[in-house]
Amino acid sequence: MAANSKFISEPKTAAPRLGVDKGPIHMVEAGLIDQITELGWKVKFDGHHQFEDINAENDPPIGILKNPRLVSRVCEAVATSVGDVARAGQLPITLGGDHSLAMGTISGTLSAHPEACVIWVDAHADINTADSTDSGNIHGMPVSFLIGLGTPVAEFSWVKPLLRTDRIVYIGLRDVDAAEKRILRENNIKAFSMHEVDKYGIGKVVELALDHVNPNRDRPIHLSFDVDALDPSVAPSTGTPVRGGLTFREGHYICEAISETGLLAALDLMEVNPSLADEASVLQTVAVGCSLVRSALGQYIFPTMK
Ligand code: NNH
Ligand code: MN
Ligand code: MN
Ligand code: MN
Repeated sequence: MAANSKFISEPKTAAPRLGVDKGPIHMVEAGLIDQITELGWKVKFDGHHQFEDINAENDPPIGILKNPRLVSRVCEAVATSVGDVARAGQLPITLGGDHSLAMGTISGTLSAHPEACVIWVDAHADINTADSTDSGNIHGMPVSFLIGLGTPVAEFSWVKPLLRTDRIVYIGLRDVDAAEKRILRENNIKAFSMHEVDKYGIGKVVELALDHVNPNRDRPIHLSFDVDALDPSVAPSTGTPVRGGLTFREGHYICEAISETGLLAALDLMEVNPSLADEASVLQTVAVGCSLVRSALGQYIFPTMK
């Protein structure tokens, strides 16, 4: 692999559950930057996005949406960083943190590469609207904002509805709200749930997913990977673990297959939350997170076979 330029964005984010903003710190401390450098990449690290002036007191819910101003402000800053990096022809990597950040990362990617497609790997569809959400957690909503579904929320008016419904595909779903199922169906959005992973195998699922969003294999790919897509036995340290998830290899296969296309234009690795488990589980989840990033950046199990 030729040395290339890339960039890690490590946003401080707005997790309603405390601690998810510490995930990136742990991954960096585990040596992720050296590991990527080792693979031949030139890494530029931009540290944290800090927004300490926004706190619980001055950020009351809008409707039932939690921490709306903090989430919006962080995501907007992330959109600018990711857009700048992508426009410079580099690969933005965003470690999270709360998956609401994808509102920022995907906005940034689409500002630089309007024709890009999104592969969303998650147990959840994250496509609730401000009208349909039961939890008020914005991390359950980023896709609807990016597409422009539901009643607009003024605080998020900077998010332009640039994502086409036929340019996103899901892999790994198994905990989708009833309202989200309706939204997916009504908008004809393609999803490969764990049922399809079982039925066809991960190799076929990734091929079908790429055929859907990237039939000619010529569009830049934004991979947004929520670590809760993996089975909790593989990645226990995350906010909303759901049993019956991707195996260690299935998760890595997705990253390897996308790396192989040579089209990866942006990567999110989200929802590693070190505050949610015992130390061994945290170490395991952080290690798996780093390992997924390495796979997406071209590390194969048998490099000599490449
Ligand atoms: N669908 C639920 C909600 O909207 C859960 C979303 N939780 C996630 N998504 N962790 O990845 O609140
Ligand atoms: Mn979250
Ligand atoms: Mn998610
Ligand atoms: Mn999830």
